[in-house]
Amino acid sequence: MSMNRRILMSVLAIAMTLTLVGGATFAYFSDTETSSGNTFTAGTLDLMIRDGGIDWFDGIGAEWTLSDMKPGDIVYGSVDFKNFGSIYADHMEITCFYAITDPLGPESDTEENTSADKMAGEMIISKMVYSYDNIEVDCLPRITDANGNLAKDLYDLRVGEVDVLPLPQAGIQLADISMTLQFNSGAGNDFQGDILDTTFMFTLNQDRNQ
Ligand SMILES: [Ca+2]
Ligand SMILES: [Ca+2]
Ligand SMILES: [Ca+2]
Ligand SMILES: [Ca+2]
Repeated sequence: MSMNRRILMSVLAIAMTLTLVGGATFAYFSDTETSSGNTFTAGTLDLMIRDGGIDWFDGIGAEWTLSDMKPGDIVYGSVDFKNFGSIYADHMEITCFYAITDPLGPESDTEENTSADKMAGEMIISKMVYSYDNIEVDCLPRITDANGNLAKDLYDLRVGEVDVLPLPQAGIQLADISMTLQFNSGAGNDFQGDILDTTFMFTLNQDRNQ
């Protein structure tokens, strides 16, 4: 065979092969199923509280109040907590904030414009016990004496919250706090007629790192 004829034969052979492959049609069966309705809904944490009644609320009014208080006066109160959300909270956190009203006068008030932090430092937390699952946690050792007055008080609670208070991790998440406050028996005339308006904050946290 001449070289040209040999090349022509090869080209024909390749062409025939391509024709055979290209001309062959195969059918494959298949069957597909789907998983539908995959929605992603965020869960909820919903803390509600109450102060001895049956009904739960998103926030309650005053639980600890002293009027016409004098040095040494005491008030006790307790609040229940329940998580009405759809997911478990890891822990509770308790802190407070406040504002002072120091009306002009009376003349027996030896300091006008007394600071809120100063008066909060005279509101001694003499007892603070957190309970859940019949376990009691004494919160006082967990409050730092930030103002150095050798007592745990509302100022200390404001600047250093009580954190990582455990909650039941099965069933209903219930807990409660009972707290006794005392107007420092050593508080002087600087506070006559002054009013400290305090709000306690109770926070449910989802994660250990919060
Ligand atoms: Ca709530
Ligand atoms: Ca005053
Ligand atoms: Ca203190
Ligand atoms: Ca004052």
